[in-house]
Amino acid sequence: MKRSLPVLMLAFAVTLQVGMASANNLLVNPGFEDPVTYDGPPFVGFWEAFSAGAGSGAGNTNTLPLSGAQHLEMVINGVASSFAGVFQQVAINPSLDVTFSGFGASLLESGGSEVRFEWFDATETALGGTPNLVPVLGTTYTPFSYTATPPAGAVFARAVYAIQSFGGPVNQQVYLDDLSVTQVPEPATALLALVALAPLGLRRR
Ligand SMILES: [Ca+2]
Ligand SMILES: [Ca+2]
Repeated sequence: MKRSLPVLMLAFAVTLQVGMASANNLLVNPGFEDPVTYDGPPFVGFWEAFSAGAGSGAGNTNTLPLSGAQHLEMVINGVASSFAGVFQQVAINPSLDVTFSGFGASLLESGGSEVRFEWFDATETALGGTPNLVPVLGTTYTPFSYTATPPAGAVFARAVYAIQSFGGPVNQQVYLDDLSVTQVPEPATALLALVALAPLGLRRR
């Protein structure tokens, strides 16, 4: 049994590698080094920015990137019932959970950020969305992460990050950088892979 332990550890390491390899970032332009778009579809392969108009906006800037030369800035300048944000749509494996994570900084009044997934079927018909996660951001870059289970029939997930002032006028300035959307096998799947590799260790005896 002594000899099988290192092999089991190797098998576990291989399993971890497989898991990490499948956790590729599904987003294009995750660090906002290329301009976001304001021109409608396609929403796969591009960030689409949106805002309520005067006194709000979202766009690339180079004020305080977490990495690279640029990041995203969203602002609401003292306007009530306003909003601004970005989204990007990715093709997903509907049998795996989806995680939207990244880093944000809130430089002025806090609160009012919303992170969510919106789901679409193969014909891009909307299937509803998740409740909003309200990330608590510091004034320096703070990690956030939101994991959700796709509903039946969903083959696209739209990752949305928005700020809003539906509760009254606020001055918001939120930065985002290094975002990711990933899908990783469930622990049960990784465990099955480990069990499948375990006989390699026993054979060594
Ligand atoms: Ca960047
Ligand atoms: Ca676009």
